[in-house]
Amino acid sequence: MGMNNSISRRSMMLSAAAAAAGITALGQSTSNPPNFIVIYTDDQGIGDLGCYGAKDAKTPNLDRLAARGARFTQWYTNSPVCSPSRCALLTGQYPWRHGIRNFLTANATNTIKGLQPGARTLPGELRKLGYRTSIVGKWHLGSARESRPLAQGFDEHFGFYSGWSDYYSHRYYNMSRTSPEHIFHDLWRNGEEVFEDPQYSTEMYTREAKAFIERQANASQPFFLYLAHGAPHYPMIAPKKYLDRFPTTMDRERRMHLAMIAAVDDGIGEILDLLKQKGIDRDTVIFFQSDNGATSEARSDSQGRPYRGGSNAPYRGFKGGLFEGGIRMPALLSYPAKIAANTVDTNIGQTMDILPTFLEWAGAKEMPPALDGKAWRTSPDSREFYWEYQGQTAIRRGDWKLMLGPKEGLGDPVTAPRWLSNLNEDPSEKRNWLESNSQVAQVLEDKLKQWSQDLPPL
Ligand SMILES: [Ca+2]
Repeated sequence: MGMNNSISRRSMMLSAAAAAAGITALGQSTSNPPNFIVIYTDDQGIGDLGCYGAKDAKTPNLDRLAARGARFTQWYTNSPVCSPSRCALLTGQYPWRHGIRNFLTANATNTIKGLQPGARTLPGELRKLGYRTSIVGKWHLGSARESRPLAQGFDEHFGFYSGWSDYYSHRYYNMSRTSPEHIFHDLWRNGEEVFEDPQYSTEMYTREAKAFIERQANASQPFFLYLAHGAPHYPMIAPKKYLDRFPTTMDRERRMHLAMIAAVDDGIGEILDLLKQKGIDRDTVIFFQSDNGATSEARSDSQGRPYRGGSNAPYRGFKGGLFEGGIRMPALLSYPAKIAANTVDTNIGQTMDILPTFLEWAGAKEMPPALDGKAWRTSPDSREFYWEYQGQTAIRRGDWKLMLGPKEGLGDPVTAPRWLSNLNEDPSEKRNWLESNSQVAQVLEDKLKQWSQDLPPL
């Protein structure tokens, strides 16, 4: 009895150590290859989740997802706005390589070019390995035929092509323009336009994601599901059911923002339950990330003021800026067969690392060429990380981040021509460390300029 206990404890420790090293322990049966689910949210700040310390948010299922595996404290998106962030996720490269450096526009004729024909995408590569691939929700990587999901590696698609969609009418509309061209219906299933009776789209996407999992759970084929919620992006609206979870005394914008996230959170809970019920929980990898930080755009505010409904606390800045608030993301990676529960991962990572990580776990024999991302490891990473957005550039190495021409958020003026942050001493970037650390800044600036040489002109 005692011996059995000590053996089982020892083997548990071995598996934990092996799991930490990203390898499978001897005798541990993991069915290979695993299923993959990516859950993306839109404009959700790191201060909008309970598991990142938000006291007012209600995210029990995101918190449960965090406990299921690793919660990152230094995970970055590759861009502070929608389209390039999604491009990095699906290609494993810096998004400028695909010419997607800003959010894509929308038109009623659906001729916006995005991902290029022949791009080596995560779903496309997984499909070569025998996976069934599906995207539910927001695409925003091009509405032209050759850029759409079915042309970019997905077997199935349900959702919208543009950057946002009304939560009940499923129409895209651009408040800054009045032409009918900028108000149009945008809901599709496998390339065919579909009309749904008014239904809150977050719940609709949960329904579709669950239906796909149901269909695939008993199939011999593994699956990849990319669930890209439109929430909590503008236009801000949530059913009463979710609003009622928050006190009426709460700030109106914050209450609506958190209610929209509560709807996403309920859906995540339903998906986690379904995986357990189908007996595929252990062999399903789930990655969660927001595409960029919470926004300060006036169009999100019910009265047109600078929006403060979302929170990037404790970080500075918003969507569209390269301060940490725009790019440091809530990010959760779980794989019960390989990653220990309740792991807090303090290593630096970026969205583009997901493609090589997933392909490695799927047993790919070769990676697409010219990847910028690297497969996830538990050991610290000595890489430099780079960003560029609308004239702003940044490099992070170790504790230091140098930015050239950073802005606080979308449409804001440049804060300073050069800004050096020490993210260990001053994670909220209150101070510019440039003068006291000019040599550090110079080394980083040289590297950043070298990297920027490859960038095509804006
Ligand atoms: Ca976004």
